[in-house]
Amino acid sequence: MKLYGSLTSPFVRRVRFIIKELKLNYTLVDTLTEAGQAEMRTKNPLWKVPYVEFENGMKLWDSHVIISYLFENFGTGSLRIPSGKEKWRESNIIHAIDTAVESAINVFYLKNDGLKPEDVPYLLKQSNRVTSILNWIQSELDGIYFSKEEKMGLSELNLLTILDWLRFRNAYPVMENPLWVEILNKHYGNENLLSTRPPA
Ligand SMILES: N[C@@H](CCC(=O)N[C@@H](CS)C(=O)NCC(=O)O)C(=O)O
Repeated sequence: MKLYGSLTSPFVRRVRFIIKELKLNYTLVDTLTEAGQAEMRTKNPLWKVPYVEFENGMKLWDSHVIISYLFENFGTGSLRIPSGKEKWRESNIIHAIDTAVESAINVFYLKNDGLKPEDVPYLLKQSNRVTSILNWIQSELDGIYFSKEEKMGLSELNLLTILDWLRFRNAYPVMENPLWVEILNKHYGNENLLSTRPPA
């Protein structure tokens, strides 16, 4: 498959992790390059990554959709897949993490463009939303996992990728919270997480 994305994006990292977990192959079109970004924009009207083209002609955008397609076609590897009530709980957790990362990315880029959250009420709200969500996430965790099974699932993967992105971009004081530090350190025992880290 051909994966359009960057090595820094937390959304793309989820897909890169799952591809590795399922022992599949891919070629990356790096959308941080001018040529890669231009090519992606001719193919994907959302202008967002990840975007994937499969050998069978299937073309998909959005990390959730791409991962669902991979699971349906290639299995779920060693991931924890919740069922029943836990499935809906995981769905809430994942949606909360997505909302936090989207808000944090907005704040990051708008700050880069010179805006200050204190001067723009909606930007301040976006910033405070990240804190609200991370506080709630903390209350949902049981140690470094969301489940007593103590096994990596999509909720843990998504949390890890956002924490690492926030740390990497200095977008949130992640390293000031011992729980986030513990999660980052302990999950790096997982080879596929280690090898998909954003570049230093
Ligand atoms: N819901 C999408 C979000 C994708 C997304 O926001 N990707 C970011 C990369 S970190 C992007 O391409 N942003 C480009 C932009 O906002 O212009 C997913 O899960 O894939």
